[in-house]
Amino acid sequence: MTDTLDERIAAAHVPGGVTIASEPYPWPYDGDLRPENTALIVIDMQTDFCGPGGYVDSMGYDISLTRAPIAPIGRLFDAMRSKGYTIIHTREGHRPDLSDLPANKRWRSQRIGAGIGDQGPAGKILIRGEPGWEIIPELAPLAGETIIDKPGKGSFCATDLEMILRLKGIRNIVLTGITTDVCVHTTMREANDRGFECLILSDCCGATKYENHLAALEMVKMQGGVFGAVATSDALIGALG
Ligand code: C5J
Repeated sequence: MTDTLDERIAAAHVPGGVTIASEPYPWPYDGDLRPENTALIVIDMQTDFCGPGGYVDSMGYDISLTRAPIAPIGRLFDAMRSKGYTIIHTREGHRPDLSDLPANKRWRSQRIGAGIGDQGPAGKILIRGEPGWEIIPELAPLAGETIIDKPGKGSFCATDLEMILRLKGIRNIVLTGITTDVCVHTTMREANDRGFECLILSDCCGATKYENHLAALEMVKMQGGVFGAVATSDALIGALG
């Protein structure tokens, strides 16, 4: 009979369970890491965020920073797909009639010359169905993998992501994609608040400013892992065997 929360957590630790070398604690906290309960979420690896002529490029940022995670995510796909882990992709974008685009979001993007919904070199910026909105070919989803279309930064806001995760029995989430400080972080915070056990992979994310990437990773580690834990893809792949 266990009474306290500490005792229940200790009792829940899977004997011989798998954990990843991560900071600030070995993830997942209870060692219960299996393909049946763990999903990889790949956030917004779209031309608009890491391709020439896309939204990030149009704003004048260096897309080599947001392209850096492409190769590590590719290696992660090889490791996790072959073992049957759930892979979920997200795309940030708006309806062509802009009915889901808040006026402030449009205004802020227009004032820096990359208006959401306006014509750019990769089609209308951040609009569903346009070339720039597509996931880059290097990381294209396989048939059967879930794609979540989201109008905002967080992947849980105005989407069916939570329902899909719960119905699949997922409780561990591995977060990758772009950008570390915006959509990946917002999604990690949303997931953490919903009780999911989260891991962010430092080499599988990127931001438009390298300092922000580092700061976002640091924030996760505060307060004993306030949003979860941080590891490298090598650490995860190694632990998967
Ligand atoms: C942004 C994202 N930065 N995917 N979106 O607007 O991080």
